[in-house]
Amino acid sequence: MKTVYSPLHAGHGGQMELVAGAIVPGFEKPSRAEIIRGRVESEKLGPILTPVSHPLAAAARVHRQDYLDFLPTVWPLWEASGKSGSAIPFTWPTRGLRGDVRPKTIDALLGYYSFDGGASFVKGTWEAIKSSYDVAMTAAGIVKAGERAAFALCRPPGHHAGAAFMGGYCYINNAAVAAQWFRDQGAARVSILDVDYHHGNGTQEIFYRRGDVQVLNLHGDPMTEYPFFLGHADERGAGEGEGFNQNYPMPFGTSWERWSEALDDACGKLLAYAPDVVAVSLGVDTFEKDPISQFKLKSADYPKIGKRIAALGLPTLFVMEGGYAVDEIGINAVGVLTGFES
Ligand code: 6XA
Ligand code: ZN
Repeated sequence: MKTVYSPLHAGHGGQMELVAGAIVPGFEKPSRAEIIRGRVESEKLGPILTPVSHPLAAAARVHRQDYLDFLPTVWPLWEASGKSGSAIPFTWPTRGLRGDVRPKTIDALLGYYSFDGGASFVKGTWEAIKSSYDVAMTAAGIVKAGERAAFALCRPPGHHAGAAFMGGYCYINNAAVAAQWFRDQGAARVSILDVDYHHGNGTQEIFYRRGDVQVLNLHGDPMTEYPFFLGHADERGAGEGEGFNQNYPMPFGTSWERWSEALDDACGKLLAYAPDVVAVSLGVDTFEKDPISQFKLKSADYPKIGKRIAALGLPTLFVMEGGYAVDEIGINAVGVLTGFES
């Protein structure tokens, strides 16, 4: 399996986030992607390719143009306003406030285009976001060209990003962009299977009223887990999308036995939908030692995930999302891919 990777991700480093009442270095850090790349090499998964630069037209198919135009301006506006450190929003247009009026200053715009303070900017953040998009698009092209599967080693991740908002370490929704691109290239139906520990609220928002992209999501129950405000089992899609969104919220402590039942059910629904191609939002923060998550999957479980996905018999694009136990992130992420290939 080919991997697509860009070193430009590393410019998005040293950013800060709010955890348990303190501003601390982000868990979503450059070493994550470097360790996965190292494991791709040592496991001889296949060649590692540099992405081809793509215009943002494919991103504009799922994101609002004003949001995409905003992202490259964040750091310049932040610096021009005399600030240093990480650009982090602190005010959001929630219930009772105006979300329909685009404000003018950088602090206000950061809040306008986000749902939390978890997607901060440093100097190299935009270049990293763009490279992550290029990685996803290049890997999607490899699958479209006829390869059974490809691995988009995206960083930053994407599944929390919606049409016009960032959050949860995510800016451009790489899996959603790729799914839409497959549709635009002629795929009749596309499925997105999100196995990250956190609900992919951005992906769900983007396709919620669509019957041509099925979204299946396995995650920590939002009653008690981030992102808290989406991801319940009764969210089944709306309008033409009715029945094409499926959530599998699970409690803290969930281990392979229960988690794999949800995966089997999701795979059954996926096969019934009969898509032309599958995009997997591949998070490995379901791991028992993940520092911010509460599931109990073991390293030996990840190849089984890959095997189960391979049994679908469909062209498959793996898109990297979360996973913060850096010591094992390479073993677990590449474990899924080698399991797929076995
Ligand atoms: C809240 C936790 C963000 C989780 C990001 C993630 N600061 N999403 O891994 O999949
Ligand atoms: Zn996650």
